[in-house]
Amino acid sequence: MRKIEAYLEPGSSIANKTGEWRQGQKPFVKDNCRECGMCISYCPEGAIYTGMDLTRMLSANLGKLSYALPGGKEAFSSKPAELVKGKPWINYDYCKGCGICETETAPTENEKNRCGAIEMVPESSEIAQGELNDGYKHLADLFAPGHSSCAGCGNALAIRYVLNAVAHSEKGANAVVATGCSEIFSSIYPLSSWKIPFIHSLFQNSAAVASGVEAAIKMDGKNEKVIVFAGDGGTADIGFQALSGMIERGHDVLYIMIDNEAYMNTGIQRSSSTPLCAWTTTSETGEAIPGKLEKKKPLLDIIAAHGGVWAATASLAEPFDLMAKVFHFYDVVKGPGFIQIHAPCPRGWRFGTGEAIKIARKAIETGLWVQYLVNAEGDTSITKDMDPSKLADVSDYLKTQGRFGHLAKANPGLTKEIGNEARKNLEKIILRSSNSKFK
Ligand SMILES: Cc1ncc(C[n+]2csc(CCOP(=O)(O)OP(=O)(O)O)c2C)c(N)n1
Ligand code: SF4
Ligand code: SF4
Repeated sequence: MRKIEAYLEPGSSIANKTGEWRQGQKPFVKDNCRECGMCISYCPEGAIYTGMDLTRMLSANLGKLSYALPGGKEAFSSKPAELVKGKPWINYDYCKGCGICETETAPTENEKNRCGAIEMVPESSEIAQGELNDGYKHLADLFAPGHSSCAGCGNALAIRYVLNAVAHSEKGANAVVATGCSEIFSSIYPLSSWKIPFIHSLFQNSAAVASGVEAAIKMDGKNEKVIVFAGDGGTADIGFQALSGMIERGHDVLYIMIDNEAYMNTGIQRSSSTPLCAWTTTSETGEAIPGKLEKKKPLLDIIAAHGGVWAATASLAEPFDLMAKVFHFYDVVKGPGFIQIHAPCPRGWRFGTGEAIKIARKAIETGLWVQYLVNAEGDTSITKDMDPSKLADVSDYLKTQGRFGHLAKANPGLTKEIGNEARKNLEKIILRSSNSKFK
């Protein structure tokens, strides 16, 4: 029999210790910890372990969503929702010291109710290693730590959220992952972070590969489904025709576009999903050119225009909304589903490693990222209702990232134009949404 050379052991990345570059001395303030469990959801590495299970947290938080997913709540509520409580453990073999957990738990002017329990990662583990690794074995988390993303990577966090929602389903999952950062950092030979069957596809054909896998699953009569993970280059540009064909043929596949707004894996080149005026290595900034000259492609609406597809945007700043959409499109909906996740990239957007979620939140507050959903019949619902007359100033978002640094210095007019465009786009989506209060 032919030896399969490219087989990677599921979850074997756990053998890869990625915490050596960690910096920082301040302790975890255990007395401040309220056992809410949110810090485990923020870590892109899966390095924080509490014994709580994100999927259970999802069931417990579903009622807080401001919109209804038909069939979704019932499906969730059929699952047990008890949470195992416990103070978090940080596994320093995997913690890269990005600081996201600290940023997201530290009280701010607006959110004084945060715990402040994680000040910064301590130097040494507080728990015996053997015990921790046993804990990991039981984790429902289907994305193992030990992957090699940059510290604070939004892509890694997006994958963790998606797989945590999928872990809630009784359907087996198969991943088709297009070439790009997500595939590179999660499957460095001979290790794999994926605890589900995983196929690495080409940059341009992930939707075609997924269509074939779905057909094989149907032939075998298995209770399984396929999920594609691809970047914005692999989705909005080079993989677009395969994706369009997959939707038009009505394949039962969930397609996840991880939108970090450029071709990051090959060195930050612009894509059609890069926003107006952003610096990339192929949309330079200078006296003549203010970064990318073209607007971000309205991909969600282009996908929804196919008809017969559930399509939604999602954000790292809204983990339960994201996981609810994933679970719904995966477990309840039959036919194609498409989710475009806004995934800030510290390396390519030029910001500090602890800031990804904060920046994703600012994008929503300024109207630059709109949270909405279009169902298979073409009906739109807004999933985070925002008042267009009360949006935060777009410069609150732009100034957080070096890729827009040139705008503050040389082009205040362009900043205004970006703000106007964001407001008009939100107003358009609100107008067609059945559930917005701001029509
Ligand atoms: C046909 C083809 N062209 C170019 C490449 C080189 N390439 C590999 S990954 C990549 C960029 C991927 O960008 P994106 O899909 O946005 O994902 P990201 O890395 O940003 O997550 C490119 C250009 C390739 N693998 N195949
Ligand atoms: S510093 Fe970053 S990698 Fe370390 S535990 Fe916190 S979120 Fe995870
Ligand atoms: S370049 Fe960006 S998307 Fe790629 S691994 Fe680094 S932080 Fe993540």
